[in-house]
Amino acid sequence: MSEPQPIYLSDYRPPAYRVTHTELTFDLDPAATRVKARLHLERHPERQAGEPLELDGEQLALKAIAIDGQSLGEDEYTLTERGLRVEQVPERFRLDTEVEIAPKDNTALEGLYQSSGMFCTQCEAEGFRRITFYPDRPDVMATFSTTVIGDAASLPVLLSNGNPVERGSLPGERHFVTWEDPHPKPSYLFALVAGDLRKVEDRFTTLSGREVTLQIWVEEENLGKTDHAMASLKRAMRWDEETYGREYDLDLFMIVAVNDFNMGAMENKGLNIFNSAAVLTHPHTATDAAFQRVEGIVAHEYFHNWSGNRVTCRDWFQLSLKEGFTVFRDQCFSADTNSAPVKRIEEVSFFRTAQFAEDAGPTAHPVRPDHYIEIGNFYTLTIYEKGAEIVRMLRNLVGWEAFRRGADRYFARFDGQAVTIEDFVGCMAEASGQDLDQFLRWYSQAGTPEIDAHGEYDYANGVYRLVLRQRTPATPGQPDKQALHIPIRLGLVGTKTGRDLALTLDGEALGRDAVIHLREDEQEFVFTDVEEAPVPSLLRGFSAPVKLHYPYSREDLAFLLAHDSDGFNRWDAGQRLALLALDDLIAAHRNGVEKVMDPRVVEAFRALLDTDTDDKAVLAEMLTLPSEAYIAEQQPLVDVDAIHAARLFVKQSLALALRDDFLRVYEANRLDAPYAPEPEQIGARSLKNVALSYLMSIEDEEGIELARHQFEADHNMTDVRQALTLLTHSSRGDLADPALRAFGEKWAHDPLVMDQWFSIQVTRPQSDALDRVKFLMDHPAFSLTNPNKVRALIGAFAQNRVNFHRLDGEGYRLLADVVIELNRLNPEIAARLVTPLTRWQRFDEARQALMKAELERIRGEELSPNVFEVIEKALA
Ligand code: 0A1
Ligand code: ZN
Repeated sequence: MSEPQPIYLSDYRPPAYRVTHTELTFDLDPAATRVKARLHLERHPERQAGEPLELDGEQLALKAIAIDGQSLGEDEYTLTERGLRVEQVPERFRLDTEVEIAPKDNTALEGLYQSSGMFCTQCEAEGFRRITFYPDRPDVMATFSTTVIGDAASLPVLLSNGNPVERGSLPGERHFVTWEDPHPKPSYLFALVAGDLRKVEDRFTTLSGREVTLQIWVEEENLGKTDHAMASLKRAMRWDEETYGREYDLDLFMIVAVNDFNMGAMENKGLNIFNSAAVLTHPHTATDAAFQRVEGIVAHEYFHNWSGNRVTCRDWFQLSLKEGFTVFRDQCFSADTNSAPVKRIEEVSFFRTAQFAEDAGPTAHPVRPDHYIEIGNFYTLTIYEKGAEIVRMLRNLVGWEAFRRGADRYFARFDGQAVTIEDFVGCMAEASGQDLDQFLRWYSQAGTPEIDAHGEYDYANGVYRLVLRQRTPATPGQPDKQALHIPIRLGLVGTKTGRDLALTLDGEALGRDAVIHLREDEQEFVFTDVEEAPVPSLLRGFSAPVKLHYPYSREDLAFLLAHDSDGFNRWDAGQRLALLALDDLIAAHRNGVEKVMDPRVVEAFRALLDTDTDDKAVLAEMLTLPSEAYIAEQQPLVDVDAIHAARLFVKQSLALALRDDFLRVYEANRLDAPYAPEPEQIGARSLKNVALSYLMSIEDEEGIELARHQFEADHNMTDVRQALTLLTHSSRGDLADPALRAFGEKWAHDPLVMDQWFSIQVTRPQSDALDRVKFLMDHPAFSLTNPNKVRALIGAFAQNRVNFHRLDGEGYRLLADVVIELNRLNPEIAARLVTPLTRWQRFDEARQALMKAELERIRGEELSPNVFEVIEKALA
């Protein structure tokens, strides 16, 4: 086999032929599904006459082919591994093909496959080519008419995009339904579902009065788990009307839950397909976090109907055009429906841990990559989350009103088209009158910019000078970086009053909270009429996706933690303060010196525990120490054991010093009311459960009793899961084992709960975690062909820092073994799973060698393009 080759953005050309209308007929059979396609094609006006027709197609057995009704002889077309080529075709013509495919053998879960007996599809990004021969690229947009034929008894429900227009019986106990989708769409938005499904139905009336039927299709046993998704969908529909003026455009909107799915969900036109984990909830099976995730994903897929479907991407290099914008939209929706500050804290803490790591590793890439081997590898945190941060900066730069006008312009001008990131930013520039040329560099430059900030207060003149210096580290293929346009929201907090001081910059009064624009490598900002010495509060709300360094003293940080008017930065000051203390303790651990807890941190936490706040969720975040993964991000070289020991030491010291406060907070936040996934309850539960985690860190007898009781009371999954996690992660087998056993037996029938049971066990810090993984891989509820199971067991174990990074290399070996097996079964999942090994540069020499040896071992296999691309980058 030849090595997979990259494709380049600079090679983009419109397709030689475009499809105006697509007619499909599926005759479903697990081993031999027949797909007939009739494509109405015409030459693209920008391409010359006489060019050959090239169609994508993989793993298809061609049975028949005809142009304008005339069958083609074998010498009139060429078939390759990647597709079909017809040398001579008319300017406009009709192409008929018939192929055979085997959904039951499709373990990659791309194209048409089977999941728990049902048939379903996943076509983004390039799965449609495994269904039929087609110009499988997003800039070919056609209307679709789809007939699905299946066994009437086992497949009573036959779904596709758009509206059902005809149905009937066929000989041999089969039946059919024909669907028509009037909106032109690219092939990646095609969907088909067939199975023995039940539906929950509701209605929604759009602002202009269209009556929309909403359906959620699930397996019978999941009928009681759809309420939250349905309510979320209706909220999202209303929100998009009110916020962006976007209405739904068909009479029917369907969601289907499937158990085997590579990602969270998929925005197929009118027929969203969801990983069951991203749609099903019940107070007894799903945590608060899961409820919130479902709400966010339902909204995300719904919002794609405009940002992605009506206006789509010209090519896959533009993926962030739809994903960055849509993530930004779902983030704003969730902020509006929940606690906005806590939502932002959660987003940023995830972003700084995971996206920063990606941006600093061997697979770092720009938000708009300029080449790739396998697009499936580019559904990344950079494309999604950094893309969303860029859109957020845009919104902040131009202001909401201009942003909204820009969005209106974008949707109106490009409706029904496949466009580029410049088209989107161009609308924002036009609507605001701002020059966004330098800003566009955010899309082409990879790596996390670092800003060194330095401030000085001149008492005599009441002047505060802030010097900012930016640099973006080199990333693979991009040694030199240019200065970015970085918006920095800030305040100057007066040390006497604890209040934000009035800001005057270059004679202009900016209020007390303002945005300054860093565009050069280095810039000085001189604030005048500053009445008292300030502590600067910089990058409020995480106004740009950068690392900002300022030489804060611990006193400064304690001061900001107490006084900053920006809730986000108050939280961040606490994180920075904890990180400084952790630094000392990590060093002490390495040097074998006795660890001593910084009393300033204890006092800061004591004050937090005394705060009377409305937003308990924010307080819970403030009481949460930076994760081991985030601490690791801050270290030049990661010392897994020292980080673990230092963090545990801080946690235990706080628990010992503030035991009674934690107990009090626990008691004060117990709820008796029936479970509701609402902000107030969620906040109280988070706070209570954080308090419990401190008490359990010292295995306090009273804490243990509370955890046991919380587990047994079985009030809701949030509480049960936290209690089970704390019992399982304690050092006492007599606490862990009975609880795990009881839980495992109780929920053996529920795959989504069993996923949680797997993850809890394999993330325990005790040294038996690896043996548990091996043991659980043989558990009847585990399956290597189910991505949720792989993530819950193997993916979760790779997040278990002390045990995955064991010095005997057994953790790495186990991961590599699974990657090698999945490389054959499901390349997309295999390529994601290998990520932790690709970060080898961050560790000590011994671990580096072990990790690289496993990467080399993987490289020795016959690799899918997905795994090949990641391994090559990791070993480059
Ligand atoms: N567009 C989807 C994500 C997605 C991408 C690829 C998939 O198949 C492998 C599935 C889903 C979204 O943003 O939700
Ligand atoms: Zn998306």
